[in-house]
Amino acid sequence: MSLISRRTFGKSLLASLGLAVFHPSSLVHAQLFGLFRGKGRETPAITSNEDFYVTSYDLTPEIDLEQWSLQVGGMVKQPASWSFADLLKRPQTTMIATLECIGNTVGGYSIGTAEWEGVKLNHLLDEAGFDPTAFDLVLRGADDYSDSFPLSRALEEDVLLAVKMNGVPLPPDHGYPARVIVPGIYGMKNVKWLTGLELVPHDYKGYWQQQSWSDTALVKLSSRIDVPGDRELITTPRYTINGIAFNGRTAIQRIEVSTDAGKTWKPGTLLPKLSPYTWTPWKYEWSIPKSGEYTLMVRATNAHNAVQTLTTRPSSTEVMEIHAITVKVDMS
Ligand SMILES: Nc1nc2c(c(=O)[nH]1)N[C@H]1C(S)=C(S)[C@@H](COP(=O)(O)O)O[C@H]1N2
Ligand SMILES: [Mo]
Repeated sequence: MSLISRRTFGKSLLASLGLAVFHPSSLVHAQLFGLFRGKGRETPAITSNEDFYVTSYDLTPEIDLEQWSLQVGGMVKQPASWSFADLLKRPQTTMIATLECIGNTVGGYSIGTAEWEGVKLNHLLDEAGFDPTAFDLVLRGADDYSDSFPLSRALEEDVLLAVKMNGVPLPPDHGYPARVIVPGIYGMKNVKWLTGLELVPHDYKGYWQQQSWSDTALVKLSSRIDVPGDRELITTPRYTINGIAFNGRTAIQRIEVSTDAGKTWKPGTLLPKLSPYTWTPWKYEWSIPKSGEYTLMVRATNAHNAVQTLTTRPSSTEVMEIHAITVKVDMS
C-alpha cells in the first residue's frame, strides 16, 4: 500500500504525519539510487471494501448483534434504545460519499469512496424528540471511542447511520453493525461500532480533539496525482496524467497541473463525480517537449475560489500541501 500501514492505530495517526515529513523512505531510497520504477495507482470511482483504508485507535471490537443496541439519551424527550432489527424497519437510504482521515498525508492513501446505506440520522432524532437547544450530538463507539458534531449538522438530510458499505453489511473493521457517515467532516467524526447517541448543551471534545486535532474537522481542499506514480519512467511523447481532488461538500471548480515544479500552471479537465459528496476525478493531457526529469504538481481551486498553496501544517514543520512527484521521460 503506502507509507502508512493499512491499519493506522491511534498513536501512529500522529506518527503518520511525521512520517511524511521525516521518513519518505521509499522516495529517499529511489532518489539515492536514481531508480525510476514507480507505478501509478488506479483510483476507481468506488473503493472496494478490501482496499478501503482502516483507521482505528484500538482493536476492532467483537460485536454480538443479539446483545447490541443503540442508546439515545441526553436532551431528548424520551431516552430510547433501538435494536438492529428496529433500525432495519426504518426507511433505508443510500449515499455515495468519500471518507478521509484527518491524518492523511499529501498524496496519501487514507481516503476512500463507498456507497453507504442506512437510516437518516435526523429521522432517529425526530423519533426520540430532540431538544433544539442542544448544541452537540455525542457519538460513542463500542471501543470506548467518542466524538461529536453539532446538532445542526446532524439534522441535515445527508447524515446517515450506515449499516451497509458497497451493498454488504459493514465489515467489522469499518464499524459493524452501524456507524455514522457525515459527509465533508473528517473520518474521525464518522464514529464506528456506534452504541450511543447523546445530545448535550455544550461543545463536546472528542478523542482526537483532546489531542489538539481540529474540533470542526471540515475536510480541507486537497488534490493528488495518481498516474503517473512518483519516480515513474515515461517513454511516450503524449501522456494522460490523472488524479483526484476533494474538499468535502465544497465543489471543486478547477484543477491545474504544473510540469515545471510550480513555475507555470495549465488547466486540466474535471471528470464527472458520483455524488456531491465524493472526490472529483481529473485528467490532464501532457504533450512532452523532450526527454528529461520533470517535477509534476497539481493544485485545485474550490467553489469559493480558494486555491491550494504552500502552508504550514499543525505540526511544526513546513511541508507542501501540494502533491508533487518526479518522473523521468526517455523518448529515445
Ligand atoms: N469507534 C471508533 N470510530 C472511529 C474510529 C475509532 O478508532 N473508533 N476512528 C475514526 C477515524 S480516525 C477515521 S479516519 C475513520 C476511519 O474509518 P474506516 O476505518 O472505515 O476507514 O473512523 C473513525 N471512527
Ligand atoms: Mo482519522
